[in-house]
Amino acid sequence: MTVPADPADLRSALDRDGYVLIPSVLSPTQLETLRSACQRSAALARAGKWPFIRTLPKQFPPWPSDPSHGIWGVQHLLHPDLPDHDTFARSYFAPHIIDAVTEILACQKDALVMELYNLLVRPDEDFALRWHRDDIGPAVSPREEEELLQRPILHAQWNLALYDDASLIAVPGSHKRARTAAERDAHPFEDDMPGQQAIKMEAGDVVFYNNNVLHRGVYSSDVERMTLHGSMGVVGADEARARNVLQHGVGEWVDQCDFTCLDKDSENGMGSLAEDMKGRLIAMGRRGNVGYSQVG
Ligand SMILES: O=C(O)CCC(=O)C(=O)O
Repeated sequence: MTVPADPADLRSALDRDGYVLIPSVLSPTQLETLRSACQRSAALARAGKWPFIRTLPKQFPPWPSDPSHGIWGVQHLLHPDLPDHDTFARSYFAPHIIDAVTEILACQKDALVMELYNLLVRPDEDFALRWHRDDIGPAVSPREEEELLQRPILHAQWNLALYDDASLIAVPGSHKRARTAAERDAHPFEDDMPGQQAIKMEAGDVVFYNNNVLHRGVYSSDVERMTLHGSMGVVGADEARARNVLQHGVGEWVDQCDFTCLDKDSENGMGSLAEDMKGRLIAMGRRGNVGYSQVG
């Protein structure tokens, strides 16, 4: 996997492979603070005290709010009702994220749009996701698939691991082409897809990936997983991107977030950047009910 020495190489590595790893973006203190916040949030979710969850065995939203069959994720870390939301906001709007995203999207900070911040956790039972692209369903024709993959990239998506994590598996380069016949015909849970690579992260590493690279997740109930799963957009997103973001229900609470408090402990204007990014998401949400990207 590519580890760029120079931030300017991020964009080209991501373009070539469909993902790129930046090692050790967190200090030991930041790692400890985030682990504690995630432990508390996951405990609330498993106890049925946080309704926004990814439930087993469902891959795509919408998810029910009943955790009794187990969970594999906690949704809406920036929601004002989640006790640790300020810690998560500091992590979402952190300079190492903003700098990487502006580089990847080749834009200025004032064009960024707040999107999603979720937590992926160890499932209560072993669990796997089918091979998929996040916003292109499996039934499209090869020609349509090619066309959809040519759309300009208007967002960046990342996984930030708080424990070592090799659950995300991808086929490098597959974001640039339609599926091969072998990929189309493969079993949805194929364990040996040609060219597949497990994306191996150590605690504190972040991986940015194109969410239309062919990928899946394979999770063990015995291996601790706390991986922050975020995305940010750039102004000008199309209907498909609006659907990909708003299908998670973020539009229902984003206007209640107050990020101005972030300026109290930061001199880099994080609070006003966050408020501006929130405003651009609210503007996107005015489009109303945009439906869901995928079923299942
Ligand atoms: O678990 C992961 O890292 C990937 C999750 C994923 O593929 C998805 O949410 O669509």
